[in-house]
Amino acid sequence: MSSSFVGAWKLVSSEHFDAYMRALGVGLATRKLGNLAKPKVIISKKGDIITIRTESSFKNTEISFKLGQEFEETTADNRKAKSIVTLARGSLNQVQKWDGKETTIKRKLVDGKMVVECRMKGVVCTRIYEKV
Ligand code: A9M
Repeated sequence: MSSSFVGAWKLVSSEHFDAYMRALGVGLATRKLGNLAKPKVIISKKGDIITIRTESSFKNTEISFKLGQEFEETTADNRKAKSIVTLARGSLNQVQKWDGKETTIKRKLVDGKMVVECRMKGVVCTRIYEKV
């Protein structure tokens, strides 16, 4: 993984996140919180273990994984998913599978910003983070 991912990031813009959450099956009350949250994302790496911690006033989540190795995760909206993260052309690509469904979350670096693209059933949500 490019070490440039490592560090603390804050959300600066978000497009179609409500539609993305709806496609995931997230209910109205939780979507409201999701839309209000301005999460901080802290990415760290120890050996070959990558940790992505997402902090907000509503909820904190954390995943730790090795590239290419499946792991279990409980998402912010409480899905119990099996996830795998791979690296392709500098992009960290996560696939989450649960209940026969799947979504992808791609994180890449563009001009020093982290661009997070979430896809579910044709909905594309783009969230941009800047280094804190
Ligand atoms: C992202 O910016 C996008 C990750 C997509 C996660 C979708 C999970 C549904 C959110 C439900 C909201 C629950 C209310 C608590 C608010 C917590 C905010 C968390 C939002 C990410 C880059 C960060 O790694 N990922």
